[in-house]
Amino acid sequence: PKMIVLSEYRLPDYLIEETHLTFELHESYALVHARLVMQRNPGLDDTLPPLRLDGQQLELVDLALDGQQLSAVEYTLTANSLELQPQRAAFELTSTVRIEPQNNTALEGLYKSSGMFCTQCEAEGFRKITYYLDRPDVMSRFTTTIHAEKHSYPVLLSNGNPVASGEEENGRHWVTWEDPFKKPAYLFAIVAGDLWCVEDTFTTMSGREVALRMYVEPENLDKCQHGMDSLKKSMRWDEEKYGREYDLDIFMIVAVNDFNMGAMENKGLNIFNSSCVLAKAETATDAAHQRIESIVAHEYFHNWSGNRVTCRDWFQLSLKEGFTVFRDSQFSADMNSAVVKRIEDVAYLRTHQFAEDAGPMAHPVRPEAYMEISNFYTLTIYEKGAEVVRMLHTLLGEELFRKGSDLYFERHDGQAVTCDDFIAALETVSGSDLTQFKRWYSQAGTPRLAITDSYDAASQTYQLTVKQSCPDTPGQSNKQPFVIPLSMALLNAQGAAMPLQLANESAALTGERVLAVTEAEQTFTFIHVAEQPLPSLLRGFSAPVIMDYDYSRDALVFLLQHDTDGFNRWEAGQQLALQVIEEVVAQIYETDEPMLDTRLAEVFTALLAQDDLDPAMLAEFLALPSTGYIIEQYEHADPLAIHLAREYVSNQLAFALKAPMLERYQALRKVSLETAYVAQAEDFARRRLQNMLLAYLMRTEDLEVMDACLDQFGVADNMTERLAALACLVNSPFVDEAQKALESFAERFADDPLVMDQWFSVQAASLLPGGLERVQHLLHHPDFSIKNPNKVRAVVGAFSTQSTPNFHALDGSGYAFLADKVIELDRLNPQMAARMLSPLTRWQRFDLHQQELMQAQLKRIKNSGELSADLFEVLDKSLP
Ligand code: B3K
Ligand code: ZN
Repeated sequence: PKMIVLSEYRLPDYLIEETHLTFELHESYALVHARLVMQRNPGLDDTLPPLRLDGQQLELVDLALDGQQLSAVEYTLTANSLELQPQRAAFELTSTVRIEPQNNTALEGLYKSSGMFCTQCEAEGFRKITYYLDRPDVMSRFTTTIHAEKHSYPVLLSNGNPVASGEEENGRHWVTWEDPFKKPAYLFAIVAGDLWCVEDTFTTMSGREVALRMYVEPENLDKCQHGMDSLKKSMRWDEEKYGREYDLDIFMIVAVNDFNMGAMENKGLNIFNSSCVLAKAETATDAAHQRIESIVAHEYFHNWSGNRVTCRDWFQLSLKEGFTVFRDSQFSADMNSAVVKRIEDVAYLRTHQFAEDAGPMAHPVRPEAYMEISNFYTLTIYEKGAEVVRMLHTLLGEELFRKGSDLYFERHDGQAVTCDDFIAALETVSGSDLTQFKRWYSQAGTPRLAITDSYDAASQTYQLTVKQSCPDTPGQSNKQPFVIPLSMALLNAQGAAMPLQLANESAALTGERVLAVTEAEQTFTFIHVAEQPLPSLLRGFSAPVIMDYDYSRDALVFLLQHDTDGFNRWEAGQQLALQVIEEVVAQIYETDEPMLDTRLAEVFTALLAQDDLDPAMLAEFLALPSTGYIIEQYEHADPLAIHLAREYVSNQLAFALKAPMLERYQALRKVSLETAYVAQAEDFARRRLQNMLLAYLMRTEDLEVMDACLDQFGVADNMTERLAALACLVNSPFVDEAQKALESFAERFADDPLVMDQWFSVQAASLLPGGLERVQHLLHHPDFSIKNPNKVRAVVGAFSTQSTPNFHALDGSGYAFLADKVIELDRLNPQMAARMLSPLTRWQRFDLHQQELMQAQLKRIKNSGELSADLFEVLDKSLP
């Protein structure tokens, strides 16, 4: 496979004004007729270069230019293209191809899922449907007609509005859809199936009524309400927060069972992985409800940030993804608790994106080269991209940012643009020069901030010295300084924020302020500082960086209790817990009973006793840093020692805090028993804390707690309580009880694949010994299928990312298992194979022994035969 390079971008030679498609769907094949109204790109000279259309896995049946059938000598076919010579600047190209959706296991292009036809075109799937200019800067008006057998496929959908339909004599029928908006092919979709529909309406801010439809299999009709509510909230929020109104008369969501990712924002016809849209209390956890709310919002928000204004080329992917993730995180913050949402986002970013940035696949938010674009739907493009937009929002402030986004949408409506265009709109409204800021788009790697300070009581001055650096990443060294917004406050001995006045300023600000760090080293001098302050730094995680400031443990305890920034309270607790765990890691090689700093248990006790503390925050405070995050703190981590240390600290906390935890647990459980399930922030918070306490308490192996757990498992009216109790049992030494619980759960939910995914995943993620046998056993379960991405994620994914002691087993068996599965998957679904491989690509982070074992498996995969471009690229970059 060859490298595609940003600097080689060229405007398209030809444009496609109109795209008329006709699908004839059959059980063993489909015919796709395309009529493309094309012209030479008017922005270029008037020569007529050869026309090269993209196409893959297509059987060409017929081809004509301006109505003239072309013979085989008049065009050139390769595995990826169709080339011919146009004779005029404006022409019509018609083609018919034959494809086999029923054999499409890659789930890209047109494929079948649970008896229905559906499509996934982003990024380059449309070329598996017909010959086309499959690039986002070619935008076209689409008309689509679908013919199918009526009994099995009563519902036929595509983008836009239905404009005609009819019956055929042979039991078949057809529908024609017309999309009035120009769009790139990656936003095209069709669906054909026996689907039922839940309907609602939304009245837009200008008073237009929009029909909202969710199409699902009939057994899922009772799982649509939450998704529909989320959609309506998103539509209102985008009007209020960004002034963005929906533009078609109908908005459709379809749930499909086999889907490579979460969902897809096709114009007017969003297609969702069923796990990311279907929910009801009995079958989906609170976390799933929240995830659904944010994914429905994300896809909806793409209608403006992505569809109305799209990307010029795939290097600009973060233009739509980073911005849209930022928008959906603002939305979730508004719908729930803003601080908790920030904590969750940062925990995720620091564990996963920072790992990517430190690994062999590290790339800038706007990459410069790729082999397979599917490999670049990454945490860097999405999550770091959102952080970059968030920093712009912080630097400009809410009002200017909004002006900038308005200008961006207005300037570029209907266009395919670049990250530079987005920045230019913000520069215009703010009058600021963002040239240096743009290094966030071009330089990969996680910057580090090393901060030191000094206080001079005599002159009442306080100095903060900030040094920034960024490690080399593959293909990039000697990084230039970034613009880093450093939100900060100075706290006095009572924890109150002190006035902030820099040496060159005439008046003090109160509360907090944002320092713009722009140099490699910079000192900020504050004057009139009445007492030695404790700095609260990088508040709200104002930039995606690793910050080093040498807090004493007492200072961390103080910040955890008193910082006026909720995020930094949590962060202080995390750093304290991290220090304590790291200390245990160092001892664990020597002794079974490491010494534990008692300050952690003391501050947890104090927090538990604090009645006015928001339960959502308390739950966040009590959650120890994840194993994944702790691993990232080491240059070379011993995952087994880290796992043992984290378990040891958790157990010690559980014993030390048993009485207050049990009391609090029982009080919360009582409320849960007495109230009906509601999917809203306050109830999420209660159940989260309740389940967290139960998990701690189960560590004491107390029989009274075990009974409480069994009771919660058996009696709960919702999946949040039931699944948490099941996870506790599965990870406990009460093996018989766990087995019984698993059996009763499987029996109760046998018919619900989404619940069975959770059943698979809770077992695959188990931390108890014997993980490999457990997972092998799950693979043979009749409900498991390697062709279903959700099942693969539930078993292979959960095992390799969550079951630390088993995946990292010293004999390398966990790594070999993952390699086997990746090889098997690559023959069926390359995108999934490349994604599942990622834990093995992180070998540099681990001890030498693990490094060797992981590399050996990477090599074995590389030598296993013919590889997809997806898998090849990741392997090629990961191997030394
Ligand atoms: N834009 C899609 C992702 C498509 C991934 C293709 N491999 C979903 C989203 O980000 O909204
Ligand atoms: Zn997206």
